Amino acid sequence: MPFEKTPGWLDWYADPSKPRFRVPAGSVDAHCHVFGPGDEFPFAPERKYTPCDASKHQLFALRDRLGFSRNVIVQATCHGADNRALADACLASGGRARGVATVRRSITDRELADLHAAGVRGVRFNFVKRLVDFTPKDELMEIAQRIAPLGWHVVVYFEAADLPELWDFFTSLPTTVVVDHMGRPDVTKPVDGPEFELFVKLIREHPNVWSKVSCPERLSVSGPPALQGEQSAYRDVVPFARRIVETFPDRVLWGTDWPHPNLKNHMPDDGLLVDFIPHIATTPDLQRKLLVDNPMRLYWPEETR
Ligand code: 0GY
Repeated sequence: MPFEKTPGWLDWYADPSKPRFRVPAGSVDAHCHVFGPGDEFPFAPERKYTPCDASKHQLFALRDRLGFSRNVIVQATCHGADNRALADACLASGGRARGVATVRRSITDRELADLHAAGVRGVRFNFVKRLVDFTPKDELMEIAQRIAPLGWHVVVYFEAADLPELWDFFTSLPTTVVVDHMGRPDVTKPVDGPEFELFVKLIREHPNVWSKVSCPERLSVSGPPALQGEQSAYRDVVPFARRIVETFPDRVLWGTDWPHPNLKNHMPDDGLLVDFIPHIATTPDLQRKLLVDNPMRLYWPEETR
């Protein structure tokens, strides 16, 4: 039986435009996913949504079309803690993809070593309630302590309103901590208001905390370019992302988020998402750090020594 997509599910953009912004040589798309294909890598029984298929071949074709060299593939919640599709994609990439897995405390040392050999360099802890069931923090801390000696890091996904409650946990993690999508700020609030200031404080006071400045299409209220013209696409997200890039240029990452799970209103043209980059990283130096130096240091450190 093929998987039935969640009603209203938007498929990824089949024919993305060629970006006008040329990314620097060696750029890394540091946040993207693979979904299945479901008949080869079945979706997890505990999933909260059933996506369309989005295979490794389709991801690698997008990488090439957009001018990127490498991918960091993040385990999507629809695959639960079954990392086979992720590991398969990393192994098939010829060293051009690394991964961020989801694991439970029951994982064995041997399974962790196998994930490492496939290219996994981090685990993701997800606190977005619509996506996952609750996992106790002591289990997450135990996992963090087990992956730290492998040189892996922790990626955290949460919504801005939950940061105060999660602060103590995040700041006690023993690894580098990478925050997905700037901690999902409410971009209708001021960029220098208390909510975003708390997020900036987290990065300022904790040198092990990094941020992805990804997902304008997910965070924006003003929306896509269709009505306003390309120059002002997702314009309400620009001050937030630009502030993080300019304040912490050595601890930021960027990714497409392809194939864009759970978008309700529009599916972005990935080429236009790339054209958004120079609005948030406005100089060649910032662009090189964001797209090449930082992801290489975190995911391919052996090539940067
Ligand atoms: C993202 C965002 C989302 C979903 C997931 O793993 C996932 O299911 O990450 C979301 O729905 O906000 O980063 O892809």
